[in-house]
Amino acid sequence: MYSTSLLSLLAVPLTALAFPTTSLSTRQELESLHDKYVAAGKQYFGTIADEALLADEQNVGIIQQVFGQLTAENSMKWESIQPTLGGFNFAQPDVLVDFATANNMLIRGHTLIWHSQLPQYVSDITDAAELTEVIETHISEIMGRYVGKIFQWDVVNEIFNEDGSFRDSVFFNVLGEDFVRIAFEAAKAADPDAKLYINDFNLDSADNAKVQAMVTNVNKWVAEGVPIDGIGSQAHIAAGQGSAIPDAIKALAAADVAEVAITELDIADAPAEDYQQSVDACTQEPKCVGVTVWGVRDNDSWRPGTNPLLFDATGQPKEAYNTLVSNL
Ligand code: 9MR
Repeated sequence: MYSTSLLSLLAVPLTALAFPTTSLSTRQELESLHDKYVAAGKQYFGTIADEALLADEQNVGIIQQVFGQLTAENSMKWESIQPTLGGFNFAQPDVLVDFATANNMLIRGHTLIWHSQLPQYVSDITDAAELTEVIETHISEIMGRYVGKIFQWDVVNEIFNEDGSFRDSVFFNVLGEDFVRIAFEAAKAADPDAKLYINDFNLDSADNAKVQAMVTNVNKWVAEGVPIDGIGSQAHIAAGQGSAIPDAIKALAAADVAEVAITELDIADAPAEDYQQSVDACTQEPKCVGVTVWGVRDNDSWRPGTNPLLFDATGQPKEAYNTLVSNL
């Protein structure tokens, strides 16, 4: 991923030693999807983690060999990171940031403004000025702590309904769509160099109303000066949907943004063809900077029983992984 000199190896911070290490003789040798994707001109191929997954020796071994970017699965969500007003809990996200930094991995921050996993004290706010201040403080505290360390942030997540209208949330209900401007401006002020994303699911077919709404609204906000850098397509899909992803990514990339990314890819039953088509969608789109899969091993997936990931419950690589390795 990065040029590795002896010097840089010696410079690995001591925090790296706090994580489980697997002796090279006992662990399986895996090819790096990240290295291959960088060689293909992209920025990263990544996955998710958090403290528990980073205490799992097998999982860590796979992450270190295969991936070059980490997204915090849950530890940066509002209910985890600011469970009470002004009571910030950085212990868990620090674990992820320290691990990724020690391992030369890029970090996506996920997610600042989301209707879900939101403490009641936020949902209870009815005053626009108060909510604005709470949003601005949330964003400046979190992004400020990790300034320069997190290269992309999901600033707003899942703000549209399937028909393209705005989702009901305390943010929309109290501030109207202005909450988007407020959030992005706060993010820009907190870390001017981070790439700021609007992220959503069901952006998996160019025909979806949500895709049209995303492009139309993002173009309008960008024209108004809202500092949006990228659109993230989560891509939690079913078998057979992979063939529609290239056109969907192209449609999103046609918006007035500098970049797009596939941010949470997982596919029920993990058909190799659908994985290949989904990754190809990013490979072929010049604005697409990278792909993140939403988990490493099937048993750690948020979609239990659907086996949607690249590694099985025992940590063995599946056909989809082998296919990507061969074709990237
Ligand atoms: O994978 C996450 C799971 O562990 C959590 O219980 C769930 C609720 O916070 O969120 C899952 O991740 C979601 C992501 O943050 C946003 N897009 C949908 C993902 C899957 O639900």
